[in-house]
Amino acid sequence: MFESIALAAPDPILGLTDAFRADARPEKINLTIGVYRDAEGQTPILECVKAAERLLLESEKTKGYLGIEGLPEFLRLASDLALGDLVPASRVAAVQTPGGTGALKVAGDFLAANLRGSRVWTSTPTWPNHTSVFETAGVATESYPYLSADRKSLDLSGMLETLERDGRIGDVVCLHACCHNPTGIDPTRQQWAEIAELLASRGMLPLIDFAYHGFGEGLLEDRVGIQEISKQHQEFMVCSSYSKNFGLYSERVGALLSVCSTDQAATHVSSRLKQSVRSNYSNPPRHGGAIVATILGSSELRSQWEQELAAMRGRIHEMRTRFVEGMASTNCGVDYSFLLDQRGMFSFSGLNAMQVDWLRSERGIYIVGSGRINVAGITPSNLSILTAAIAEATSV
Ligand code: PLP
Ligand code: TYF
Repeated sequence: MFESIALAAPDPILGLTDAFRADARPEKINLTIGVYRDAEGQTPILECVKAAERLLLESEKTKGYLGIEGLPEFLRLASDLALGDLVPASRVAAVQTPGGTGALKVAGDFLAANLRGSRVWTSTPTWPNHTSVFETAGVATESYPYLSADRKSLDLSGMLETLERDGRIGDVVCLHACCHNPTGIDPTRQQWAEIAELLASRGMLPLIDFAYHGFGEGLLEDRVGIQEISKQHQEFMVCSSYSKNFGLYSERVGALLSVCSTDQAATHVSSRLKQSVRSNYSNPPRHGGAIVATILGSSELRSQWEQELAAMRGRIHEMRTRFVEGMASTNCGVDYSFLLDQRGMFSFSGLNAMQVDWLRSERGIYIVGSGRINVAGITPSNLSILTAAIAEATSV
């Protein structure tokens, strides 16, 4: 039976990590997968996480199953972090999920089962797993333009015109709350207000992917999109991930927050989300959620976390600035200053597929095919090798 099964295509991002590992060149540089790295190129465990784990080691009394929806304290604090007082807690149906991906999958299942015929609109470009997750859940996907023709800014009018012309009442629009993956280009507050207005006027549901909370400008600032959406929408969904901002990648911590228009709707939606959880993984893993709840529930650990998060954000910002300066000093003739408007871990460098291939084969520099660079992979010690190689790649 199995011998006739064809090989699946590798994940376009994770596949590159395997190729990087297999590369024997000592000076190789990995700017592919979106994982934070410090100045030494490491992805360390945050101090606040270590402290929370020490507390948990002493205080946890059971490894018994959690409820289907997860740890109540985690859910309360996760809602508060993402939504603050923008909506009353009684109108939020929340489930703890294995990472942001788990939140997206539970959302996809919920849409497939309960909003039949709704399609999910994703940006072009977007994180490639968006389409896979929704399609696997049985939801059709459509795409809206996001990038201007010169690939340097947001094509707001293209986005709004497409959604207005081709979107249907009941369709869902997937938006990146901040630090858009892969472009690093986010709407301004005014643009968010326009997006919120168009979606409200067309009866479309915002589904906000919040995978980089705190990596853009700050915890409050990065909520600007959710704030503007909440002014014009009684109903929307948020998929939060704690992989990046708590460095808890492998612990798989996320939350799906469904904002409903009434308390009763929230109760019903919650029962449907739990239905999806039950048939997917029964109930979420405890440890990562317990870590996040311990940190957010302690004023001391929370402020330590905010400092550590600010340090990650600051390092990325500094590397982006130094990269732009470094490219300018190569006199390569390309102005990279547009990267300074981008936010978060990723930058769309403008490098084309041929240049990306050349960098990988000739210099051991790994970049996603779209030209997306993980800025957090740049360090003071690899910066000059990188800028020289890119200058060369763009001149051949
Ligand atoms: N959404 C976006 C835009 C992402 O970049 C990621 C990255 O991994 C995720 C969701 C999924 O996050 P997680 O690793 O928590 O599943
Ligand atoms: O875009 C990224 O690099 C991150 C990590 O299937 C990631 O979001 C990449 C691919 C994937 C899962 C996570």
